[in-house]
Amino acid sequence: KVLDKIKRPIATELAAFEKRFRETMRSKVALMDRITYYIVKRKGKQMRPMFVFLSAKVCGEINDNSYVAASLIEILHTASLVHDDVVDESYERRGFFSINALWKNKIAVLVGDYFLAKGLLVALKHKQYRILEITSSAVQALSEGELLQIEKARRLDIDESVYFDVIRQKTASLIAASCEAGAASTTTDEETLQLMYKFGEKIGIAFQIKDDLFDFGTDDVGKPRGIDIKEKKMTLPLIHALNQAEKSERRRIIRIIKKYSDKPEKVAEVIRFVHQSEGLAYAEAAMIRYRDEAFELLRQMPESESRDSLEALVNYVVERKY
Ligand code: 2DE
Ligand code: MG
Ligand code: MG
Ligand code: MG
Ligand code: MG
Repeated sequence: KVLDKIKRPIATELAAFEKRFRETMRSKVALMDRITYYIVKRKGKQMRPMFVFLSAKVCGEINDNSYVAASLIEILHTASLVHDDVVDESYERRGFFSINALWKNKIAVLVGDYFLAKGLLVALKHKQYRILEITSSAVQALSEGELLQIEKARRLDIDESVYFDVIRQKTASLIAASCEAGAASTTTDEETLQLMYKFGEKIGIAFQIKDDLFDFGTDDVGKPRGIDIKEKKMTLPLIHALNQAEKSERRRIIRIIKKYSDKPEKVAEVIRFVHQSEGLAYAEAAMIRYRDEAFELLRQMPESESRDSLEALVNYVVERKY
């Protein structure tokens, strides 16, 4: 319901986009086509296309290039999730089996590669070099962020600034690119493009903090929970909890993560430790701070129905239940 209201200024565009998106993804190879069909049928909340179109409309008139931007972003996002579930050894996505769960890693890797190439070709075909540059930079950041995350997980780093570096790269960069690429389809004003990038980056950080909070939750969000600790991912609630804990307690928890993160009952103990700390409230407060910084940036754009929607979408990011 909330999302329907947010979509109102771009409802026709989103519907047209969905149809085009499926067409773009077609493959002559039957297995590839079957898998892309599986993915398209289980599409997510389409938040990135929403960011693209709303950002486009806040900065000008939606046109063909806005569709190119939305397609490219959604394709790359999909590629990143398919690969992410391989990297994270995660078997559930959007409430269904992940691609690696159904078809194994080999195939998931190739499907992700195919999507990546498809996306780049869409932009090339329409000679949208600026959009291509914005999104390719984001993919570079995604991969670097993922690698940084692995490196930090190995050392069980509990430095907050490292956490923010990781999420800025692995998540915020693509949402920032969504906003900038949308804007780039309707304006060439560099100052506006930069502002929209920054705006998207703030939301992206809030978005990932929310995602990391879900991992400690008890609600069904369509993907496994407790998986971050299993993967030794040090997220903000845990980092804060550890930094606030007595030295001996910190040592004990870190030892559990280091040695027993494959044991569900041990993961549960770490989750309990976080729940008994200020960690969740602390992460929540940080998320709200980023949301407010995003609002502040957005208010530098002229008032419009689509700006209101974009603002509502930001609120949705921090209030969503899955
Ligand atoms: C979400 O993190 C971040 C995903 C970025 C993945 C990027 C990769 C580089 P999470 P969830 C793997 C490859 C990019 C390409 C091919 C475009 O917390 O909780 O793991 O949704 O997300 O699993
Ligand atoms: Mg993951
Ligand atoms: Mg991941
Ligand atoms: Mg996540
Ligand atoms: Mg997660």
